[in-house]
Amino acid sequence: MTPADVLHPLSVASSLLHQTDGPFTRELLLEPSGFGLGQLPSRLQPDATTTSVCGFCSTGCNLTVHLKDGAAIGLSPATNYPVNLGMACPKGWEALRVLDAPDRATTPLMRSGRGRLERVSWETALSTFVTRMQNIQREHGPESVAWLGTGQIATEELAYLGALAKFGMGMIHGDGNTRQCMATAVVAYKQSFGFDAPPYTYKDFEESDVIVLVGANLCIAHPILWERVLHNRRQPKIVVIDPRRTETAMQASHHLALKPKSDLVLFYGLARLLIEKGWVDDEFIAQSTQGFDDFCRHVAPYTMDVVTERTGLTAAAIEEVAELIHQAERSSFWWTMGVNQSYEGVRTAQSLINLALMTGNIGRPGTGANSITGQCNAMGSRLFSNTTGLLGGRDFTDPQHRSEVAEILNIPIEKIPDRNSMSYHEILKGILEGRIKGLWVVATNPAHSWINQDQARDILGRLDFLVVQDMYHSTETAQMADLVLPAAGWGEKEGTFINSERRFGTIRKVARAPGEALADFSIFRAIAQAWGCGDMFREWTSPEAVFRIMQRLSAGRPCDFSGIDGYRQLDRDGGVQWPYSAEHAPDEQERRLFADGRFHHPDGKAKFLFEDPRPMPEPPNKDFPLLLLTGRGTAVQWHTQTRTGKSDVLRKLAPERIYVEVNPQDARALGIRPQDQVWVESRRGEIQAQVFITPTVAPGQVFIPMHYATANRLTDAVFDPYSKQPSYKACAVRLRRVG
Ligand SMILES: Nc1nc2c(c(=O)[nH]1)N[C@H]1C(S)=C(S)[C@@H](COP(=O)(O)OP(=O)(O)OC[C@H]3O[C@@H](n4cnc5c(=O)[nH]c(N)nc54)[C@H](O)[C@@H]3O)O[C@H]1N2
Ligand SMILES: Nc1nc2c(c(=O)[nH]1)N[C@H]1C(S)=C(S)[C@@H](COP(=O)(O)OP(=O)(O)OC[C@H]3O[C@@H](n4cnc5c(=O)[nH]c(N)nc54)[C@H](O)[C@@H]3O)O[C@H]1N2
Ligand code: SF4
Ligand SMILES: [Mo]
Repeated sequence: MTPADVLHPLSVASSLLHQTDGPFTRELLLEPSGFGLGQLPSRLQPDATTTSVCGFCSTGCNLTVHLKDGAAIGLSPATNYPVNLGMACPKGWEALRVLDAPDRATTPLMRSGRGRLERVSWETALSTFVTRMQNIQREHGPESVAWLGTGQIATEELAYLGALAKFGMGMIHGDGNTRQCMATAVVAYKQSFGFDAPPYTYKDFEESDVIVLVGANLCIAHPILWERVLHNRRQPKIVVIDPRRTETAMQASHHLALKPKSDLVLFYGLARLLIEKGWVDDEFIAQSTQGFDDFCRHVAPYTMDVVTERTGLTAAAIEEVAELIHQAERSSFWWTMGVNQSYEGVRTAQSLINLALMTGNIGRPGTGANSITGQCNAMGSRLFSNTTGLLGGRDFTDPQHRSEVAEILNIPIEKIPDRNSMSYHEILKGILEGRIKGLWVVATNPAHSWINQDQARDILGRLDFLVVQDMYHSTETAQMADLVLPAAGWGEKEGTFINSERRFGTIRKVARAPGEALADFSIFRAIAQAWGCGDMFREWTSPEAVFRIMQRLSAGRPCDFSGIDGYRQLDRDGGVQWPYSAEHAPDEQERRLFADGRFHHPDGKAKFLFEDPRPMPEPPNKDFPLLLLTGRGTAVQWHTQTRTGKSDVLRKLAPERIYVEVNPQDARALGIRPQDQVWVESRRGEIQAQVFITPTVAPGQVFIPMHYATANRLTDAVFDPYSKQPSYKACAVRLRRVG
């Protein structure tokens, strides 16, 4: 490297990409840990096996990857990993297949004068990225560019992106798809416990007497967690609370098919019943909680009459659940998107937390108020994406937190924003109002997955500069981009994920990324150089180096994992759950939080939090008489199907085209027969779908899976006021036959 290169950041970046021989060897990006592309890591035996945590859902199954000449030729579920115990779902089994697809982004692409995405070199891509983003910032201020990230890249990559964007590039606003998914649980835990701390370990599924699953369809969305439920030898009662008779509800001992969005009333009613009967844990309440008396007053009006009327459930069904919880030594309360994706999600999640607290069902085996996470690394993004919270579960608004981070990273404190980022929909609003002009989208597909899609696409279309960094150039969002940065995917890079039970596990590079695609980590490094802030990241040389930086950032925090001996220990010990501090390195492989009854608020107590239910923003009426629920359709389809759609096996196992599930009673009334094509219309848009008549949806409701491109043309952009999470699961629609 010449002195001139050092002075010119762009040429430093391109020299990173062009080091030694050949036009594009990327040797420097390879580095010993093999996080870049080109060669496979030399430390792997050419014909042997290695392991990698699955890159789809948050269960975090471990897969044994079989290698020939150092490259993956197949995989099987790891048998000795505490999470999956030799099991994997079809997505895991097919994880390698989806890497090999004709629409992989293999070079950077830039929108040409003719409006087409055309291939360009990495040098052009990087210089365009930097010039255009910096020009926008110069003209409109640092806040005029923002990013949308993900819970689907390695923790080290998330930390790099967040630190680079905010500390290096001067952005204030960044959010990610975790907002669509986990924001509610984050806020609920933070307010109730003082830290975003899902308390459980998967073993709790096996050790419960009563398992309450709320808005969680494990059989489809977390099949291996359902397998863990089946390992329970205590003959548990399984109570599924879901308006639909889901695959999971069919397997359960009890199904409460409540009216959509009546959960809060139900759980306040249940709390009232438990209090009335004296079925509460007075000692735990006194020692470990605050606010119980106010809570008692709050739930008093939720009498059985009110609750049965609002939920549509019978008194007997509700009383039976209270009885089950009372009689059980160990009850656990689990929730997923049926709770989080709501205009009152935070309070609903807290109504479950309250039930666990008041019955002393926390901190013991088989108990807990347990939010099940969605994406493979949503938990990593919650701690390290530097979006909603400052690195390590800190607050941007706390001067003490900012100075800790400045010191650990050895950066000037002024580089750390002292205010919170806008949330996802506020960023979109910022674009609409012309305050945000440049957007960098990494590993998420908002043009498909965001709520009220026509509006979302219209807004994304207004940007001066849209950059999409993805494995595939064909995603709905990449197709709108001005610049596409080709990314390596799971299996083509290294790092760690954190699963739902707080377990760190490693992912491995076992395949070459196609063409010139690079690991996100390497792209962030190249952008840091090109931007001119590479020096700030001189220690961030490899994923494992960043893991060590994150360990320092975690020290003394509730999520402390400073005691882990690098990736080596993660591989040796079957992953490691946080906390795992240098001072108290525990021995057990499966651990839960709060065994000592102390929470993270300064007084050590958990809070009872509650509020009156809100009206549903868009209830069905005469014109739009049906309520639309959306969610996961099958165990083989992943979100917007950019990945799972590339496997022949997975594709054969799922319906090819969008369908709508309709109750037989409604179908009869509308004169609709099985397989008919219908128009489904909401106030925002109209889509065509094939009818699937089934009693699993209640009369007056319909269900459409989120995996097809048009589903979100119908949904209504309303949000929880605290978590700003979209309410994907309640809007009014009507149906009519095509033709
Ligand atoms: N196969 C597959 N697995 C996945 C995913 C995938 O795309 N495909 N995605 C992953 C991700 S990111 C996530 S977040 C999880 C999501 O996992 P889940 O949350 O289990 O999946 P969903 O189908 O979105 O929603 C769960 C249930 O909420 C119910 N529901 C709707 N409204 C209400 C309500 O008002 N009250 C109650 N109690 N329930 C309601 C729906 O009927 C649905 O059955 O799955 C993860 N796993
Ligand atoms: N109607 C409705 N809408 C929903 C939901 C619902 O229940 N109903 N659920 C919501 C939820 S919970 C979620 S989590 C969101 C998910 O929404 P998205 O995040 O938009 O969905 P994905 O299809 O997972 O998009 C991930 C993108 O990242 C790319 N990718 C994968 N791995 C990598 C990588 O390593 N690097 C890079 N750079 N790119 C990569 C994939 O190709 C894909 O384009 O959808 C939300 N939308
Ligand atoms: S359950 Fe989730 S983590 Fe396990 S193999 Fe399936 S997708 Fe992967
Ligand atoms: Mo999610």
